[in-house]
Amino acid sequence: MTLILNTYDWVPDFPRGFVRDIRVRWLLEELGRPYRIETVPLREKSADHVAQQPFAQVPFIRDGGLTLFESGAILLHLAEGTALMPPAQRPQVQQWLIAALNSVEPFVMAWIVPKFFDKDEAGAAKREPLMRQRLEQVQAALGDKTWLMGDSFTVADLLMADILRIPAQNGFLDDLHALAAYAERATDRPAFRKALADQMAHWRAADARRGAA
Ligand SMILES: N[C@@H](CCC(=O)N[C@@H](CS)C(=O)NCC(=O)O)C(=O)O
Repeated sequence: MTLILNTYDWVPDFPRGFVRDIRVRWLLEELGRPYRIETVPLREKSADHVAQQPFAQVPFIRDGGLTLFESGAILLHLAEGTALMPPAQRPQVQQWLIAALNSVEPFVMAWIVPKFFDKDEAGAAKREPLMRQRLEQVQAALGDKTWLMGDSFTVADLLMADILRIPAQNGFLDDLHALAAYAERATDRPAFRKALADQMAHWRAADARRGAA
């Protein structure tokens, strides 16, 4: 049965390319697993949406009889038993995936919220040092390895690299050369480029539908 990935029916320009279905699309492309997109409205949150994602967010998937929300849980589920979660390194891959979600992304979000949502430059500036510290710590842990696990690209790299995209775009990796190169290596992968192109095409199609309505 084809896997169904749920995202929004439309979003404004600002989050395009960053809506978290990108992580799932990216992994599905890496795995060569076919999937179909379904949508929920961004604005009117239905009971059916909440039944599948209790926080009325995206992404969530339906995989056979299983409905799953939380991008990290979805990635762990889909990567299980694949080359992106090598059995010998499973605990460490899970550790780094959770570190990305729990020890890096919150610090990035703590900067993004004042910077882009609240337009509070002083608030963002206050959050910057802690985010920078986390980025430096990831770079130090990466050392001179190609990927977090060494030579193999895993689902932990996929998620970490996705989380690094906003800091990278905003210049925070400019003086973290090894981390910048790591993020570029990851997002240069054909699977990421396809996932990004497909997400952007999804929003363009949504614009066209709204224009036609
Ligand atoms: N921890 C959740 C976060 C999901 C999340 O923040 N989704 C955003 C889109 S990227 C969303 O739905 N935002 C709209 C809202 O919260 O109403 C995950 O990783 O899946």
